[in-house]
Amino acid sequence: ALTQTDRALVLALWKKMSTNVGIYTTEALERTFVAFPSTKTYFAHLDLSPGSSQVKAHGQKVADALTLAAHHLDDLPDSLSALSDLHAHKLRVDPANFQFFSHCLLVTLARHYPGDFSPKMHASLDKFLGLVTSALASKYR
Ligand code: ZNH
Repeated sequence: ALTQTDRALVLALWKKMSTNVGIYTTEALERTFVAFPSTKTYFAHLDLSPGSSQVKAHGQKVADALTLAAHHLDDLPDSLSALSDLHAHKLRVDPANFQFFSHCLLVTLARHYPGDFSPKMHASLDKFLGLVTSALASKYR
């Protein structure tokens, strides 16, 4: 579970990102498609070229879900329950992909916020994304 320090660090970075969460999430998606090309198979119906407005729109949706999660740290499985259903039963995304994306989001945030990205921040964000991932994967059983 997240400690008070973890929560404070995650929320502080979210506050700092302000309206840029969508921009960085989109960048993280683009990075995921390059670093882990198999992830692209889920988005064959979208234009995945750099700067694609479709990827941007999708990035904003993922960003909004992450922002919701950051503000529901005590009830993540409930808050993400519908999204978990969607990924498990409709989209059929292999949960391994959540880890690829989480990794790429960490790298993206580290590049944009080098001064904030202490080892403690790294650990707290990693825990947060790990909890989001397990909440998203919870309906797969
Ligand atoms: Zn996902 C979709 C979130 C990851 C795949 N997603 C989606 C959405 C959201 C999300 C919010 C929208 C929904 C609606 O519309 O309703 N995701 C999310 C999150 C995460 C994710 C939060 C993490 C953290 N996904 C993911 C991955 C993948 C995916 C990793 C693969 C690789 N998704 C997906 C798809 C879709 C989605 C395919 C659909 C898209 C379209 O548009 O079609």
